[in-house]
Amino acid sequence: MENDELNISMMKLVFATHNEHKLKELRSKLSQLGPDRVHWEIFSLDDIGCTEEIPEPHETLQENAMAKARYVWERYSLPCFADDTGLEIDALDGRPGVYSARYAGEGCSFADNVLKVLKEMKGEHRRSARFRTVIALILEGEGHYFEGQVEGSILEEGRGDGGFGYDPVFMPEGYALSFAEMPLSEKNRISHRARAVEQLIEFLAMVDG
Ligand code: ITT
Repeated sequence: MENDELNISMMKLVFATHNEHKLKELRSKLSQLGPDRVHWEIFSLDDIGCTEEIPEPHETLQENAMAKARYVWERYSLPCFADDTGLEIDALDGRPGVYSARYAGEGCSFADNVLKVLKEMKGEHRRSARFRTVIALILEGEGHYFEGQVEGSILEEGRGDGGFGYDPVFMPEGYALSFAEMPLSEKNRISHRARAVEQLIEFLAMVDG
């Protein structure tokens, strides 16, 4: 889509992700926040015709998030942001961390990753972990970062069929449900991504006036 084909009544922002679950969570979070706080229209990579895999070659969430946002900014000149997320398990020295997407190997599924984590955590008493999201935003060529995290623990086996990724094995602190057992609206109140998105929206409201 060309810039001038975009409707100009609202500011446009591209979410540089190929992960449809992230996009769904973001849209749901924005509607939870309501139109008073959200004056931005979100475009997906499909909406702008970007189908290529975007490389994530770095060893930190910050650098990978910025690499994804920069990729879109450099090719499409549209304001955009990207999220890089990792599950950090204390007993595994922070793994899978920045390698969360391909923890069980190139081309692996969410289920493969979950199985690998369950196997590595078998018999382990120390179950503490956290999800951490870094959002990198490029607005008028300038980079900005926002971060969110949620503490919790790794279950002994997967529970629930909602959510995505490691959600079936992650139980946030203070809850008796895994992320995959909660309605999305609840995950979106407390999650790593929701917290990072709240900061992003606060920042955008500030620059928006
Ligand atoms: P994009 O890079 O296109 O955004 P991705 O799936 O590759 O999509 P990441 O590089 O951030 O995203 O990879 C993080 C992986 O961590 C992701 O593939 C999931 O397996 C997992 N993950 C991310 N957010 C999660 C969440 O909210 N709940 C459970 N698992 C999550």
